[in-house]
Amino acid sequence: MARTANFLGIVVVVFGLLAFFGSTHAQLQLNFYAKSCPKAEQIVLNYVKQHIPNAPSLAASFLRMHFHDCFVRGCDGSVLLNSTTGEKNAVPNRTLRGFAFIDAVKSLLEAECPGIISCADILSLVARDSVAITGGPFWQVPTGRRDGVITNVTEANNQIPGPTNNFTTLLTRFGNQGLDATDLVILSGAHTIGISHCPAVSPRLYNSSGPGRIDPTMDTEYAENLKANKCKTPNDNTTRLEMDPGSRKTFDLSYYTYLLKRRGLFQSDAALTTNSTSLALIKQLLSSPPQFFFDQFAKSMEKMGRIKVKTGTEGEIRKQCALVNS
Ligand code: HEM
Ligand SMILES: *[C@@H]1O[C@H](CO)[C@@H](O)[C@H](O)[C@H]1NC(C)=O
Ligand SMILES: *[C@@H]1O[C@H](CO)[C@@H](O)[C@H](O)[C@H]1NC(C)=O
Ligand SMILES: *[C@@H]1O[C@H](CO)[C@@H](O)[C@H](O)[C@H]1NC(C)=O
Ligand SMILES: *[C@@H]1O[C@H](CO)[C@@H](O)[C@H](O)[C@H]1NC(C)=O
Ligand SMILES: *[C@@H]1O[C@H](CO)[C@@H](O)[C@H](O)[C@H]1NC(C)=O
Ligand SMILES: *[C@@H]1O[C@H](CO)[C@@H](O)[C@H](O)[C@H]1NC(C)=O
Ligand SMILES: CC(=O)N[C@H]1CO[C@H](CO)[C@@H](O)[C@@H]1O
Repeated sequence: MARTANFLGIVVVVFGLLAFFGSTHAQLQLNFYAKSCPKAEQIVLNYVKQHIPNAPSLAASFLRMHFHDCFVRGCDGSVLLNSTTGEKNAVPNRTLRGFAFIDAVKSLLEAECPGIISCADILSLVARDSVAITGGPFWQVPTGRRDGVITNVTEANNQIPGPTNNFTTLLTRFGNQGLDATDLVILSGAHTIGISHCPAVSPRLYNSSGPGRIDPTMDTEYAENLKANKCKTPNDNTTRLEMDPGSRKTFDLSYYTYLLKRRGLFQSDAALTTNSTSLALIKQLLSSPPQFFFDQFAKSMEKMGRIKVKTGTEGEIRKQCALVNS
């Protein structure tokens, strides 16, 4: 017994030291591949410039995919793995699009420098570049992330915030990733672009506590309109709708304007107005030039992109983004 305990003690100490040195010595850095694959970031950008203009709606999907990746076991490309028990199967993942695009970028990079560029970095770069070239903010993407080997649908469901979460739950889920209330408000601003599907909002329209079973925190006229024109039945799971109606292709402040009009689409959007600190930040964003939002967004994205990253000798560099190396 004593011997086992000693052995376990040593294992714990050794792993603790490895984790300590791993985390202090290996860090993300700008242009990490400058020596090992100097053209890598340009290849990604060129591919994005060539293909995103034909499918600009993918920019939103990549931004969301990057977010989902980072919230489960860190930004380690785990969301990209094919596995029947993987993150791709999680409820919030079912509407992610663009996996083939990431695989195509990976193939180009493997042809240029085999086994060098991680899928986690590819996703981070593609998300940044596709948002930037469609008129959104630009943020720095230091690289050197390594790929994880585990993808777990249960973890994805528990850790990725959901559209029915209240402010406390959102703050907890962001807090678990080292992100704070400011990051929550700012990053939710990503809902200025992209689309959603009825299941994320239907409970507010059909199964809530207000008159007509509509969520009393939602503008009634807006809710009635959604029921008449978009989510016409409680179980519709295919109709798409905008989080930022009329401006879903433009990265702007109108998402926040809607929040103050009680027209945030999800309960999680509306929840941002229920906390006084968070509400004050929304008002500050709306009374500042758009550049303030862009700057804040860049800051929070850089923070998000560092969540629990694997560096140095942790993880692996996958050969294919959908598969763990054999
Ligand atoms: C605060 C907690 C959040 C919740 C509860 C949430 C929830 C959702 C839901 C339910 C959808 C619609 C999915 C669908 O029905 O197809 C969505 C879409 C989207 N989310 Fe979030 N989200 C959150 C934060 C974020 C963050 C931090 C980002 C990125 C920085 C983000 C980026 C997006 C984008 C870009 C879309 C549109 C995707 C597309 O067009 O394919 N979201 N989100
Ligand atoms: C991963 O799954 C997708 C969708 O099911 C499929 O198109 C793709 O070929 C798979 N990739 C690999 C490497 O198995
Ligand atoms: C996934 O994560 C959950 C919760 O942490 C854990 O209970 C479960 O065993 C994991 N599943 C797999 C296949 O590792
Ligand atoms: C928020 O949601 C959680 C989980 O559903 C619940 O336990 C909590 O009471 C809610 N908090 C508030 C302030 O409504
Ligand atoms: C509002 O959010 C702040 C974090 O910015 C938190 O410290 C505070 O407890 C929240 N207030 C309520 C009433 O939830
Ligand atoms: C409506 O809400 C109740 C309790 O909140 C839940 O049990 C039920 O499954 C919901 N029904 C639908 C159609 O969402
Ligand atoms: C939508 O609902 C249908 C019928 O209930 C179901 O067969 C299908 O798998 C659902 N689709 C999604 C994307 O959840
Ligand atoms: C893109 C992707 O892999 N989507 C999967 C999400 O989960 C559903 C349901 O389990 C799968 O059918 C999809 O293939």
